[in-house]
Amino acid sequence: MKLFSFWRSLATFRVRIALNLKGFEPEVVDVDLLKGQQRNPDFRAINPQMLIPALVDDGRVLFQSLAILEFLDEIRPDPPLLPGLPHDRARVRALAQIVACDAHPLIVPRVRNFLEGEFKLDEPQRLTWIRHWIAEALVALETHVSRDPQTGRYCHGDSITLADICLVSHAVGAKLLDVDVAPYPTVARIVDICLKDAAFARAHPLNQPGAPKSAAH
Ligand SMILES: N[C@@H](CCC(=O)N[C@@H](CS)C(=O)NCC(=O)O)C(=O)O
Repeated sequence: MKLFSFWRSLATFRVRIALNLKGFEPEVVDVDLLKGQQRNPDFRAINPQMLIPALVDDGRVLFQSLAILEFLDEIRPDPPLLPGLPHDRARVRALAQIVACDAHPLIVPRVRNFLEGEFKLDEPQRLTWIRHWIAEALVALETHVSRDPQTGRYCHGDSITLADICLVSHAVGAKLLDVDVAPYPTVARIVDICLKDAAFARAHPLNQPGAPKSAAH
């Protein structure tokens, strides 16, 4: 397996967590998003969308972090990342999608660059945008996990699921962008537990090659 990755990429963080949980050790190829390497022709040939993560397995390119997470769960079902019953699976996928489908796409480099290039938003204005969408998702996530009796040690019961992987990627992204997660106590509790797990800790953006000691925006 070969993973196209960058320390700061939250979508790739999700995939790194799942790879660690499942015990895969892919070759890692760095795509420096700060230098715009995702737009280089050689990477564009791998993922025409010019986004990471991309995972090459058995000569085939997999893309979109949620699809990759489910692929990894299918080829190596232990430990499972989805519960067994349809309603539970739907809840876990829905929590994951709050992060991966609704919040994260609003804060990625291509959106930030467009806000800058097209609408001339300066850095403080762009940070206001980013922090707004991060907080919106945190409110939604906290409301769900705090009120639902199906929340346990983790987002859904007492084992790690796709929802926890996405929740952690969002909370770590929030921290990198100076958004405090303390006002979201159930989220903060689950994130704390997850980050004590070596699979999460090893995948953390600041533990990747090339990462700074602490993050800039
Ligand atoms: N929905 C995609 C999002 C992928 C994505 O936006 N990746 C970011 C890094 S986290 C990226 O490559 N951005 C490059 C850009 O915006 O130009 C997924 O979950 O894999």
